[in-house]
Amino acid sequence: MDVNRSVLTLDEFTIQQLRDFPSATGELSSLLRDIGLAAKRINVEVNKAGLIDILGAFGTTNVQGEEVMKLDVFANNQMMGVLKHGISCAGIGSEEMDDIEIFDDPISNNSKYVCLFDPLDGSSNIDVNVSIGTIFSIYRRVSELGKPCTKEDFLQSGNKQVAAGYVIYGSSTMLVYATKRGVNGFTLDQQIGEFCLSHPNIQCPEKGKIYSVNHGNFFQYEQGVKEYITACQKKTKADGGPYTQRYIGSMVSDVHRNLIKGGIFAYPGTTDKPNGKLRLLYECNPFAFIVEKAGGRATNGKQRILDIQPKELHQRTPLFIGSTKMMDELDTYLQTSK
Ligand code: AHM
Ligand code: MG
Repeated sequence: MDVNRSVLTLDEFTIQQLRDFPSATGELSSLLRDIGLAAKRINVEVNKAGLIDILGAFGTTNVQGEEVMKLDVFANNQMMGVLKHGISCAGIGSEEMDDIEIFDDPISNNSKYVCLFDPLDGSSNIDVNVSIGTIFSIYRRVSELGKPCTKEDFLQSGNKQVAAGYVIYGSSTMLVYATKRGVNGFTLDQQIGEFCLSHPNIQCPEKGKIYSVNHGNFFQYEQGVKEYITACQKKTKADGGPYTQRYIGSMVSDVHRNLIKGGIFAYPGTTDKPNGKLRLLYECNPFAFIVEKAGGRATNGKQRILDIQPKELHQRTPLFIGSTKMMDELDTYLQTSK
């Protein structure tokens, strides 16, 4: 059988990139490999989700006598497990856990990085077979190497991220990650169980025709947001339209699509929830990093997401993210209606 050597696997790609940095220790590529492994395991379970009626519903006992775990708990355990047993991560923070988990063993205490993640974002969509995802964010520790990591390592602003990425469990499974060198996407070849480079050097188009927002909250949005959405609805060919509204309710899928095709995604604050729904550390910062590295922008309506100094692990923030020209237009509405 011919082997297509023009296709790079995730490991080959990260190792090749490393060669350009003779001082690099390989810890970051090992961490990305660990996340890739967890993603493959989560992928297997996500694909089985439709079979729960046959295999046993969550919380019940399966034929082996084991309790069937909720998928988001399973995903959290997989991410935690690979990072704990790997050699690159000193501790984790997860949307699923109240507090950080400090690994505190001799290898982890000497690891350079900490990782924050949302193990299964959009998990309310599992029952209806809609794409969901894992989101992750990697920081270099600020605490002293050789000792356990501290909360300070996790409460760094997003502009300190070393890498961030997501896995989308969709019609195909993809892992996309960004470093300061750019954004690259890998599609899982299910037959060989490898993520293969399929979307090199992803660039977010400067403008698009897609806007993604929960219209059900429209009357709870601030005036400028309402005016921008109304302007999107009124776009004609003459001013770059018509626009189309696409909102899956699964951030990974919504932002992934807009990243590739061009568009804007918003989860604004509402009168009920002034800070919106999305979490700064697990959802907004990683996507802001990825989209900026691909040439786009991300704000909370007032300031760049990546410049927000986090105060607590689970803090929420309004989010506007996407193609630069669309973000610029949004800004004109947010500023004039203040
Ligand atoms: P989750 O972390 O509980 O899964 O919630 C986050 C998800 C995002 O993926 C999505 O953008 C948003 O919730 C949708 O919320 P809504 O249904 O309020 O529009
Ligand atoms: Mg989430």
